[in-house]
Amino acid sequence: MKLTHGGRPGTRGEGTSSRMIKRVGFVAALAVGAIVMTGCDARDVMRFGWPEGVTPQAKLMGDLWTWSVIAALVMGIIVWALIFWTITFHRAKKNQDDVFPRQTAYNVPLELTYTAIPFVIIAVLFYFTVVVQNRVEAKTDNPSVVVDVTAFQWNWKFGYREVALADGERYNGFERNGSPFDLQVPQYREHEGEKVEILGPAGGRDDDIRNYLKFNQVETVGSSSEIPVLVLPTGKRIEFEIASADVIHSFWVPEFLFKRDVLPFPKQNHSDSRFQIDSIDRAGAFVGRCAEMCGTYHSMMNFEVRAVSPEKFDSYIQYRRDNPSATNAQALQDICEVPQSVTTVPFDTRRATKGDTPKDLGDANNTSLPNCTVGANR
Ligand SMILES: [Cu+2]
Repeated sequence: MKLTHGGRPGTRGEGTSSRMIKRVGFVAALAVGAIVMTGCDARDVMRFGWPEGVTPQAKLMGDLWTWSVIAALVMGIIVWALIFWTITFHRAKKNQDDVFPRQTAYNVPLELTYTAIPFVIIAVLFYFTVVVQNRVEAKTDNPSVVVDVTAFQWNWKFGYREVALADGERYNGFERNGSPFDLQVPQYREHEGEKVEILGPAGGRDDDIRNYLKFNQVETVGSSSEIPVLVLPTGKRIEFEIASADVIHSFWVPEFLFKRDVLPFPKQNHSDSRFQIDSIDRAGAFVGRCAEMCGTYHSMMNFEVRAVSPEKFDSYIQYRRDNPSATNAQALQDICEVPQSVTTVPFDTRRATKGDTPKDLGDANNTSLPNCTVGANR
């Protein structure tokens, strides 16, 4: 082994510390270079991995996240600097390995300082979190659209309960409360010469108390062959009321930067099943997912929010009211929108494609069909 500085191996001294500083500088330059060379623009970088929000609430949450990460990075840099300063300049001196360094325990001003500073940091983070949270959870009385969301293993049902239309009409699409099980025909068996009902799911006992589930005249239901596309207007206040028909799911649209658990029996479970967004700020397709592990096909429980202009949206609702037997795809086609989801594909139950998803689904930022007039074929 070649010895530098003429010392013994592991000699600590000037040469080692300057070499270490150079090494740290090199690593830092590599990290900065890697970020620069990915070609992201500054705003992408400043979101620190979060998607770009499309609602005013999402933008607030995005800003909170950005500033929280910056605060954490500032703290991190201070801590890293202190660590490197200590291990570089405060190493045991040559031939003094057995000398105990100066002790600074029980320094009351110092201990008060490093108790107070974290408390201030937590207080500041808490303040801004509460401000944003209050804004995200705020609800007003007259949202333009109220959507009933029903999650079930393993898909989604969306129904339009209320829609404020451009002509001033407030469409009420509420149909009934009730259980999906009460559509079942009771079945009986013979027992000691008597007819005994075979009880349905959950022993047949909870049919009557599932009345928190809502059914609407216009509904979009997902299946193994079709991703449910929830059509919504841009620029309007929208309320979602979420409920589960079975286990706990979670409603998540990454570009809303928001998710909320979808519970069965929301009232009994003390869960706030309503939330609102001020608006969706641009047209386009945004993927939605279940974000709560809910069983075997949880990962396939996807949907799509399709934000369209208010004119197209009114036209869509009109078409679906006038054509109750038409599919959602036909209604989308009628308003000159790509008729199927462009952000995700249904799970292939036959596994014919071995899980490969087609690469080119369409353009999520432009879902309008070319050379098409809304409602032309009515
Ligand atoms: Cu789920």
